[in-house]
Amino acid sequence: MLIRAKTIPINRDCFSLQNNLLISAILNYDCLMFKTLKKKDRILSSLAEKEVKRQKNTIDLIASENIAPQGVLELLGSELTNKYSEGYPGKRYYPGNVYYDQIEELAKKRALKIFRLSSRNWHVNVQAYSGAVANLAVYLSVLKPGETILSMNLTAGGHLSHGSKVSFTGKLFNVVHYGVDKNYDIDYGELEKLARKHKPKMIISGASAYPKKINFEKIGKIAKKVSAYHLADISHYAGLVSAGYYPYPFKFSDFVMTTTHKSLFGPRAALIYISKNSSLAKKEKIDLPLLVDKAVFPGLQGGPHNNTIAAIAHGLWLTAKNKKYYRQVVRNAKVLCAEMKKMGFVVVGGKTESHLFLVNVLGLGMNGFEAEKMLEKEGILANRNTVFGDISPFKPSAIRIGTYAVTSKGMKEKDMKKLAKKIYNVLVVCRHG
Ligand code: DSN
Repeated sequence: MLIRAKTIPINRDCFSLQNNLLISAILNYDCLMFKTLKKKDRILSSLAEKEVKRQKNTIDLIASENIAPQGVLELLGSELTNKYSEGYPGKRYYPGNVYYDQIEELAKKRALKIFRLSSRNWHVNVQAYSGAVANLAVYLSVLKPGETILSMNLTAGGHLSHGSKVSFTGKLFNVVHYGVDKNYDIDYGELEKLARKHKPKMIISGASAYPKKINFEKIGKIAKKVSAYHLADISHYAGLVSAGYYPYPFKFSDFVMTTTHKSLFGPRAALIYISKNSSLAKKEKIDLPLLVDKAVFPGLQGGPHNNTIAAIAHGLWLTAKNKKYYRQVVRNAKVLCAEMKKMGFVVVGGKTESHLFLVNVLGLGMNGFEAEKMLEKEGILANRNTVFGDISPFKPSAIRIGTYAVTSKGMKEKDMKKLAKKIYNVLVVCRHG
């Protein structure tokens, strides 16, 4: 599996990558400068400034990260953080929420709009502090402790909050995992067999390191056959779904969850969509929207972060206006993936159908952790990742590469070609000479 080093132009000056790293794209990124903080709390302002500089001067290929737009930063850092408003619009436990009510309603309206959903058929909760809490709220709305969840194996690309043993979701519930086949497609046959055997109360589709398109229809149908609820966690793909570049899960799901910071131009938070037409909920005579709202508050959280909810609303407005961005994200991922393949890198599953792909680096004589560190030294961030079957998350076989953040910095196909060469220089040329 040793990588070929033949026709690639060699740049042995591995330590000056930043000098020719697409500077125009990088500088095209505004930031807050901590003016007041600088005068009052120098130690902290200096650290914060260093972090912003680090972000500006780094090529961020971490598939779950993106760059919050200026309007989002303004809302997050505003007086909207000052107030308590436990409860939901029109039903708060504190006075003075007339504008928060309107902001939350606006966020909900925009959350439905980006997926072309009607409030007749879908309810949306915009208060969850993060994706992990949002998933837990969904589980607690319909599952009792000890009941069974069927979800994707973590090493195949699943997520900690989908019932990993180290997460409370894995301690509270009985969790069974499906994996991927030799082509790195979800093993839908195995999924169905496991569903029939274990009769889960919930099946989760969605992943944090799965490069291909997920067949939500197939998984939704399997869930129906075994009378399980279907939760689609589209945290990684939401923006692509809204713009039509990734399969649409809503027709086949009882719940859809997404974080807002990866692909929806938002702050760090989450949205939970709940179907009002779930046949299973009707059979069980339960009110899913009410149960999820209650699980979020007062079940798991206290007062909503209103500055964050306002920032979500703005991110969703940007999502609706920026369909071309998502086309570029997918194009960039495809070009970077294809270029790296041409250079001899081993792309897990052979391709990408989304914003991300995995590169198995074992053939280069290193593990994913070592590759991550080498790239970081050169100002390129791509995190280590397991490949299905890996034993240790600390020495996994791969690195994960995603294109949301670099696309937000204005990079295009030609930049991806340069980037592929730089990665090659760092991982192959400088290592093997
Ligand atoms: N940590 C995120 C990811 O990398 O996918 C998800 O929580």
